[in-house]
Amino acid sequence: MGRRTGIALAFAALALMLVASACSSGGTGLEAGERTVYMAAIEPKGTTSVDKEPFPTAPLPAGDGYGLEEPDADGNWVAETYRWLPGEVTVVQGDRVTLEFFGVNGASHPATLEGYGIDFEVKRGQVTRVEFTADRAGIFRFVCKVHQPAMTGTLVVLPA
Ligand SMILES: [Cu+2]
Repeated sequence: MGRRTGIALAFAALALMLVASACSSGGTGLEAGERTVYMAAIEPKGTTSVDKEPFPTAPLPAGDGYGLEEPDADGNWVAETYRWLPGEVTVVQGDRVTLEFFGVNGASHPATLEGYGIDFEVKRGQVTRVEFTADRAGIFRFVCKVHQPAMTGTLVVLPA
């Protein structure tokens, strides 16, 4: 047997072993465990001036999730929005989850995690930990009650 053939056979055997071990575990292969996700309440802003871009006149959706600051004396204006960062969190059913929020922008974000019935508040400069067992699979929203519609995130709980 040539050296190349030997190496190729070794790789084929390794691949078979990997496939066999993946199949033997059954289910989705996702193991529940401890999961901590570090999150922030943020407010990205974009600034320009009326000599480059006209100030928008189209109405924005109701709520404080989107905002515009009208042109100042120099013609500078600002577009801004409130967000959860990250906006989507994925866990596995059965996970013991900690969402650790830090408030960067905005004084207060009173919020709720729908489907799990958890209310919480994120304040600027403070850490808020939301701890729960993800016992229900599905897609759930976490919603700031002030900055709508934009400050809405998604929790995906993958079935075990
Ligand atoms: Cu908010």
